[in-house]
Amino acid sequence: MNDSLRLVCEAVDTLDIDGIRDLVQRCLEEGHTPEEIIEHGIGKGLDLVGKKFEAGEYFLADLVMAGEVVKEVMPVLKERMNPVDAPRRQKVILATVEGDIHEIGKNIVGIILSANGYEVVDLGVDVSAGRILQAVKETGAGIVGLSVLLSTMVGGIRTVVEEAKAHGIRDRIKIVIGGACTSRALCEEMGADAYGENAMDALRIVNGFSENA
Ligand code: B12
Repeated sequence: MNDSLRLVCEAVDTLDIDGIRDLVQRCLEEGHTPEEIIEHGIGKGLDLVGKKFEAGEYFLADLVMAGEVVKEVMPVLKERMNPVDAPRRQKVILATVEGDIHEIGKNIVGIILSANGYEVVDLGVDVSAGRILQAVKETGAGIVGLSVLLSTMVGGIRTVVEEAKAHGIRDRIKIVIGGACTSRALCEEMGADAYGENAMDALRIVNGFSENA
């Protein structure tokens, strides 16, 4: 990995909230794209944080801090990604499922989609199926992106699928899932339409759905 990206990764891993801004700035000045910085710097750093948490080296407060370190640089990265005159495409609803409050991955997906012209309606974290379907009806969105990081909360995907059927709107929305504990197999099991491994994958999938809409 390139030196500057490695330093960003290390800053996340060591929870260096004071140093991360300058390091990200340096990467941008060297010509790295925000997507590269997110994937190879920030994402890798968060993986290391997760491993330390699993090993009992980091505690919950450290996870919270890791979230803050990432939030510190998200506005800069978002600014660099947002083409001002991108034509508005479809509306996409994003939410982290009920019981789960992880938001960094979802926010990154949101940034990439809005930078590519989608109108993202971000409902936040710990969102019930009822609220998601209400938002679908209110906004007319055709795509719903669900983020799940906690294995114990994956059932939230099925609840959205089932409630959409109960409301008679299952066939007019595409449900795409993502997040560290999801997979293609889980997508099939829960009755969702697609699984995205990362934010660029999310964009490819959503582009595909929009073209076929
Ligand atoms: C930061 C963090 C937290 C922070 C979150 C801060 C925030 N503002 O979001 C806080 C402190 C809140 C937290 C809390 C907890 N956490 Co936590 N957390 C993490 C950590 C370290 C990083 C998560 C992250 O942001 N990753 C970086 C992003 C960029 O990755 P991502 O979310 O996977 O997203 C990418 C893709 O998955 C995809 N994607 C994501 N969403 C979507 C959606 C769509 C539609 C698509 C297509 C793609 C997509 O694109 C993204 C960008 O490429 C992970 C470890 C890890 N490596 O995942 C643990 C981890 C997820 N947490 C874990 C646990 C256990 C907890 C707690 C239960 C701890 C506790 N004892 O209380 C609580 C749960 C609270 C709750 N009710 O949700 C476990 C989950 C284990 C499991 N499989 O169930 C993990 C894996 C740590 C571990 N190794 O044990 N956590």
